[in-house]
Amino acid sequence: MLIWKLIWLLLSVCHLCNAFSDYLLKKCDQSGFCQRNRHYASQIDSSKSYYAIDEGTLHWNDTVLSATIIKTVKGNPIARLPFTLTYFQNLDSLRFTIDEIREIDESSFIIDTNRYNETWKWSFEKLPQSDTLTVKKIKSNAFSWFKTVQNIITIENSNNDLKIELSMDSFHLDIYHNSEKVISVNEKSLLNIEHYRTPELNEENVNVEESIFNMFHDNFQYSRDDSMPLGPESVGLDFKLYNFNSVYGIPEHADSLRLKDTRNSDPYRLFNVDVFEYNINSTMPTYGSIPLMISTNTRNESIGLFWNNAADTWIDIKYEDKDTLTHWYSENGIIDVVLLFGSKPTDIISQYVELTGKPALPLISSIGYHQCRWNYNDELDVLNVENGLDSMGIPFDFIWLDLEYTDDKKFFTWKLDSFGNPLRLLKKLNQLGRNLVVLIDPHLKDNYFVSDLLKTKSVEVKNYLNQTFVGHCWPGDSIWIDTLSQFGQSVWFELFKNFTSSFVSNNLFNLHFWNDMNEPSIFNGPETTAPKDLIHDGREERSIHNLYGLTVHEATYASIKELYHSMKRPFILTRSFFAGSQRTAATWTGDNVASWDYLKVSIPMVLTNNIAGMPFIGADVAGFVGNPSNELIIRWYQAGIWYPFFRAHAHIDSMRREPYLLDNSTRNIVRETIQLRYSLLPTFYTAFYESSSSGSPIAKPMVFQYNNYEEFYDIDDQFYIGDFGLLIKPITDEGATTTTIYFPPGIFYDLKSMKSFQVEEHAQRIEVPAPVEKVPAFIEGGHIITKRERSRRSTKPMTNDPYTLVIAPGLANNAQGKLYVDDGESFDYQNGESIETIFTLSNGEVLTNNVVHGHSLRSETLGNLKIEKIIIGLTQQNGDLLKDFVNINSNGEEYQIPVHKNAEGTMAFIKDPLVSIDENWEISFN
Ligand code: NBV
Repeated sequence: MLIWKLIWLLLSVCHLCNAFSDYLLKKCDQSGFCQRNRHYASQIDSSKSYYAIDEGTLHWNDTVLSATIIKTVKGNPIARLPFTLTYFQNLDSLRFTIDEIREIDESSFIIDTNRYNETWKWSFEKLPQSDTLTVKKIKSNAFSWFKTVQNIITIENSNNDLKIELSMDSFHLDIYHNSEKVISVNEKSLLNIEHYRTPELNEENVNVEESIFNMFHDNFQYSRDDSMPLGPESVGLDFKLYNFNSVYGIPEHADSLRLKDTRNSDPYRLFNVDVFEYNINSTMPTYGSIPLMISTNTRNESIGLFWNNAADTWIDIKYEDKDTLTHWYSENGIIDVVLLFGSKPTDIISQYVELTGKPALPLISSIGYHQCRWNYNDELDVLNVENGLDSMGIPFDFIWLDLEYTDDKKFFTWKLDSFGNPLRLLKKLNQLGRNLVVLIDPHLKDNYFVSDLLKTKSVEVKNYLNQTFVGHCWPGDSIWIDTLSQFGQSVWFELFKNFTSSFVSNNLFNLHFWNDMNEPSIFNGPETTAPKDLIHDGREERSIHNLYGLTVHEATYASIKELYHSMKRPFILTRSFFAGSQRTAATWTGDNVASWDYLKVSIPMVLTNNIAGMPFIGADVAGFVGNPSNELIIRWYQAGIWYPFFRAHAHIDSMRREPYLLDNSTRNIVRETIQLRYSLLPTFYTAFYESSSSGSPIAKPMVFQYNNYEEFYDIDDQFYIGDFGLLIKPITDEGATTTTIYFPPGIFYDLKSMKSFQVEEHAQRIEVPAPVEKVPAFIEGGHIITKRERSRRSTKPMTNDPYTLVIAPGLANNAQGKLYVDDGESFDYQNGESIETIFTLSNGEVLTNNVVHGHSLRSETLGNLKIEKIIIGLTQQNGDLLKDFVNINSNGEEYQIPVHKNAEGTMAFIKDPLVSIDENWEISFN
């Protein structure tokens, strides 16, 4: 007991150490299966293979090819490994799986002894339709004189744009897309399926290239007790990517956007863990895992590799001249890989979200500003912060309650001496147009009504003996909800039902939820998390570890959606995530530090999640741990307004720093910065909408916009917002007053002044001013963005405000922009209650509005649809074209409106053009 108190104390004062305690996590050479797979990779001769397809088992019907792979050890066939291959129609993607047939006497096991092959049930939204395959067998005797082609079969999809050559003798796949060889699977013979064997018979089950390190026990200091009931079970495989020499993705790591060669470091690790003050520029794991890697090249080819496995996973990357070699290995489960093909890197994301689910369209209020702190202490404190922000004209939409609102850290309770009347608080906040988020974690203090219920219903996570697992977390002795089980999910629902019933019966739907610590974080667990032999619904933690957090936040989302009668979209923040989490939750980059380096790394972290189909992410502004300087606060807000999820948060030991408490000049800059985010909400919300239909990134890396410029492949300190041509470069260096930005050719307008400049021919670095009050932000010529310029206290009153269009003409005086509008909070948009419209400027002569989707009823909830102002960026090319009046043709009426220009000559305005976004109209400029 004392020892856990001590650890707790250490954890709570750890901010003084200001670094992650490295010794808590395994390095590759301390992890049995990591060491073994790397060792195998260093020993195996790539021309050799212990895996071959048993020809007699080869079988195909229309859409599935299946066969059994035989693994041999020391010349003996030792394991049978079922292989399947399918091609997903419409997704241009190929899936293959490799499982193992195990003949184990189950009676001596508590767990299911088969390899876990249901990760896809969590990560895929649904199983897509498979395409017809044409399989041709190249007869062995016909080519017997030429051994290398002796046993190859070719598989083609119905479009004939994908061809696979499967070598039967060595299990090797060569994949051709549009006749180009793009990927080889098992090219280096790193396929390694550690089949089931007992310790006694281990020797005859390993090949000479294998290491036997930690096969049946774990000697890492914190995981020695792992019972490892099934011994070594890892799966590994290599993929060679031809003509691709930059790879991206596999969040979450605090590292660069372009993944690094790992020859001289540990591999990238995907293992959800609580990493307070994580190391930066590191391949160490963090809170979430999305095993999706994307690559692109200047030939406009892109590929994706989705390693659909939720066990502890490591990935090695080797850049070799023009190609890239990647080696993936997971502790157990099956090999389940989806390879995606396309031309633009964004094609890959859209296919991936077609498979794993589209990002949820959030509440518009939840893309406003969130004010959080560990902790607001009581009801009065919450209302004071509300009032402090309001009285200083700082817009916000959400205020948060962290851990300390609970009674003694018991979730689903309120600390009654501080929050005596939660209903009153919710009502008050509702009247003020604010939302409240409260923390509900999956660890539940042992011995109170909630944990008692879990135990009675037997929906708590069990230890390897199938007894209640009790671990240490914030409340002391705790147990964990098993949301892998359907029954566990229904008990979770009951808990939320009771917790929210008084609010729901008062029609209050402004309470939202935050699932923290759901990796899960366990203070006395190995590597700060769950022992791998815990049992969830009959399955080992080892097999499902990286998706546990997803089961928790999905159960939370489903509960709230149902309890709120689908009246309002639930807002759920989760710390842990997996492929598919985007369907129901937002996330953030966890416990960062208030320092310039963490501000800097937050950008590639946010970008990486954005390209991995999980765009609703941000980092704690202005750093969770520590006390940022005023300059850092300003620069962090200036970066934070571009994070899709924009929340200020601070550690319990840090000083209060809500924007209204800042000194005058700092506060003024911060207020203006937050106001800028609010003014751009129509554009942000449209970007979220686009993302919810195609997965397109909201914060988009340069290379994902322009894969034709090699210069952008390494750039991760500047980015675009959606497809709006908004190019941003947050300042992340102390004392900086200028910065250089890499621009593609074109014309660019300063977002604020509309001053423009031209970039000729190639991508170029240009120095731009960045005094402390300015965040460098530009609109690329060719785009039209939409704003709401009146500054309000939150999103709700903005609904009544008219829109402003900002036109940034391209070199030929053309521009286009999209706007999506709905009520911002209900699910009515799914029944068509929305507006989608496209503004087009043609040759600088005519501006048109073309409503591509109009709502069925003129619903008041869509708010004010009028345009109050049109701003046009002036350039040398278009300045003279503009006359003093424009002719407007709207609703069958024609009229003239004057054009004004600003004194600097950077922009022209048309005020009150008497047009709205839901009607087609035309404005002629000459
Ligand atoms: O609930 C307290 C914190 C929370 O503020 C933070 O955002 C989470 O990442 N939580 C972690 C638990 C402990 C942090 C030391």
